Amino acid sequence: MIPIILHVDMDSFFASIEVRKNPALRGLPVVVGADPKGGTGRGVVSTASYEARAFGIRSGMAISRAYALCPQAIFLPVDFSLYREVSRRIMEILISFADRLEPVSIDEAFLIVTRIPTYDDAITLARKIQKEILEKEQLSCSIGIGPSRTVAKIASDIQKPGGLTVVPPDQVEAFLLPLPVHMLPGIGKKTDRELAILGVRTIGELARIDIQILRERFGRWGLYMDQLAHGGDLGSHSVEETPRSLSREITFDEDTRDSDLLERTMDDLAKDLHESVNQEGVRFRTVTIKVRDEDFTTVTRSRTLPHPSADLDLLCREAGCLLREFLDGRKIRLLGVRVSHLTDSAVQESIGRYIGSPER
Ligand code: TTP
Ligand code: MG
Repeated sequence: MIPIILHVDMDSFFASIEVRKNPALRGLPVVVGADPKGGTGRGVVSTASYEARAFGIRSGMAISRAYALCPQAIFLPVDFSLYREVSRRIMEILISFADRLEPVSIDEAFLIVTRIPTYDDAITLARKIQKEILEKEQLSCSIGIGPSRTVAKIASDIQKPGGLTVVPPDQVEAFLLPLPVHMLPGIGKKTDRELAILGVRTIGELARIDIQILRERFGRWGLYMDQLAHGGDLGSHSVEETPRSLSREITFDEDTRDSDLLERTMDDLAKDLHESVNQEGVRFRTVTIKVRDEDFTTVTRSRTLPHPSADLDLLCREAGCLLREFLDGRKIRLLGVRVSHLTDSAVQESIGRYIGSPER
């Protein structure tokens, strides 16, 4: 029996948790991220409530730009430990509904269900999930249902917030082909631009282009895109669920050459990044630090390990060594740390952590 896949993604996750904490914020534009300091603050937007998005505010945008777009918005700092705790409780709710749970990030997961025979049953299940998350956590989510992870994930995104979008197997083509290519998981701005040069803007155009052209231009990634465009999945260990890298960075309020502060900050970033490494259930082989100085010169330094690792001490040590090699008294504006060459060998561990029992 072909499994039916549900993709659950929380709506404006961090912002919704903040609104739940302080209900007076309901209906207001809320931005979670750095302090905008009246428009002179640095750092980026983590997420924004849908009311704030109406002003054009988006994740990843400079906080100063968000302030310029909507100075009256409520700007709040990021409270990761709270969001992680809520995430854990939501994953526990989800697993009670699934044959198998595949957490993807802090606010999304795939549910693989083989017990239910029809898409109508899946719709009933999705409504139950939305109701239970709303009742137990007072938070809303959007759900996509389809025959593959790719389709389910795109479907969950298409009618946010509070959406439920169902794409049965016989409607996959009609659903996917008109959509812009950037809706496919993994296609970011760079690939989007390169595809546009080839005249490919929609998933339909991607599905029709000669696969040799994709292979020449993008290598293995081209072959993968071709499969995605045809609604395909590469299975639970596919590239789409293994991020290519994970990173954290921070912009200092004031440029600094204080080496203690720089080293402490790098250690904090590495610890925070390690939480994501655990959450994603991945191991890394390469650790890269990023340093931007007061002149905006950005330098990265990497070290590749002989074996994949998920070790916190190792990550902190490598990041610290790379930083110390770099420090030469110049003033620093931004520090970052990234892990890449990720493998998903720990996926099962991560599921185990969420559900407390082996995969069924
Ligand atoms: P998303 O699910 O991408 O965004 P969202 O839940 O805020 O909004 P949507 O309703 O569109 O799903 O990401 C989940 C959380 O991850 C988000 O609340 C904040 C965090 N995040 C960042 O910190 N930086 C980012 O650039 C993105 C995209 C998300
Ligand atoms: Mg979300």
